[in-house]
Amino acid sequence: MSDIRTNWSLPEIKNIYDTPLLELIFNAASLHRKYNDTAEVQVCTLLSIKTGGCSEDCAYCPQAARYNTGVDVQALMQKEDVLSYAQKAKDAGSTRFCMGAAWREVRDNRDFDRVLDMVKGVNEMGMEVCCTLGMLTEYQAQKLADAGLYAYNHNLDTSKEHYSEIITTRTYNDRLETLENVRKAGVTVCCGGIIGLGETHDDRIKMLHTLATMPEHPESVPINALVPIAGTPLEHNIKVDIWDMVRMIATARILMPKTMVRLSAGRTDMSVAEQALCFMAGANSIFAGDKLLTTPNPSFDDDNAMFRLLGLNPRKAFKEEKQYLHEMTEA
Ligand code: SAM
Ligand code: DTB
Ligand code: SF4
Repeated sequence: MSDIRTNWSLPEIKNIYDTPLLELIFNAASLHRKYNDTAEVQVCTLLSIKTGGCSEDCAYCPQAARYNTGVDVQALMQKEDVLSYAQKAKDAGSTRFCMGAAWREVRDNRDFDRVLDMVKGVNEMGMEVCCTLGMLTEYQAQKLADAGLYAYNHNLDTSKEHYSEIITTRTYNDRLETLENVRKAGVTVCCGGIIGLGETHDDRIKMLHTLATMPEHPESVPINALVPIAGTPLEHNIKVDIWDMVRMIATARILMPKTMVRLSAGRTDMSVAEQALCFMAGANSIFAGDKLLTTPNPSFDDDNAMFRLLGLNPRKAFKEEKQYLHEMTEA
């Protein structure tokens, strides 16, 4: 049977997820080696281009207007400031740049036109451009694609069953619809979730099932550990166990062998040894820069030191296309 499958059953996934840990890591590492360059990690820098004041009630989020989290509301940034931040990220070795906005959805207004301009600018700098702006229509996704957008991040966060415990202001189907619109526009999909929201192991398995049985696997799957934020309903949730993170990453790697599995939020609380286990289990991407959107993240310098220690290298931009073009000219 092929390793790349979109017909996984829930019991199959449960079986993988429940594999004894060292066996699971070994299996994931073997598939990772078969399909990817294990010395390579994609480095993606995040920037919050519009911060706070969001109308949604996502129980984990520091940017929801309804919780007192101390995050300052900031209007959409100026293009020049965004581009100069992107240049700094590029100089520090990032090849992907992701702009995040605390919006429920994109509206067809001047702010969207300004974001399209930012996308054009970052694309012209030779970086892979990603955005995470909330829900999108097919038309908006197409406009982003025309501006040069490479990837769109839109997370499922948890299982369909657990979703309404975490967010009530939109539905799981709303999320899936946006993801379809992104696909239709030919933009690559970045979609994952968070662990530590109070979900069960079965919820995690179900979320992975939804991701791995999409008609095409998302090109990237971020696995976030909840960063508990004072003022949100989840502020007292217990810290995610590193072994849960490793189990989640390894299972994602086995289900979606070619996908970039991103070790996302939560790295400031992990040692280098713990992060090394995640890379061993198949993670091949991180968010870099001393801030995620609003919360701290390890510095470029710390990450470069970790890369040197572990023998990892940043992945080049647009690698898939370059490989494709190379294969076409060879043929
Ligand atoms: N507003 C848009 C949306 O919700 O799609 C884009 C920005 S939103 C902040 C992007 C993602 O960040 C969320 O889907 C969630 O997975 C992640 N996130 C937000 N707060 C987090 C936290 N405290 N810990 C871990 N991940 C978090
Ligand atoms: C994703 O899965 N994680 C990133 C990115 N996609 C947009 C965001 C993490 C946010 C953590 C909380 C914060 O910094 O505000
Ligand atoms: Fe708003 Fe996105 Fe935060 Fe939800 S996760 S409150 S939609 S910024």
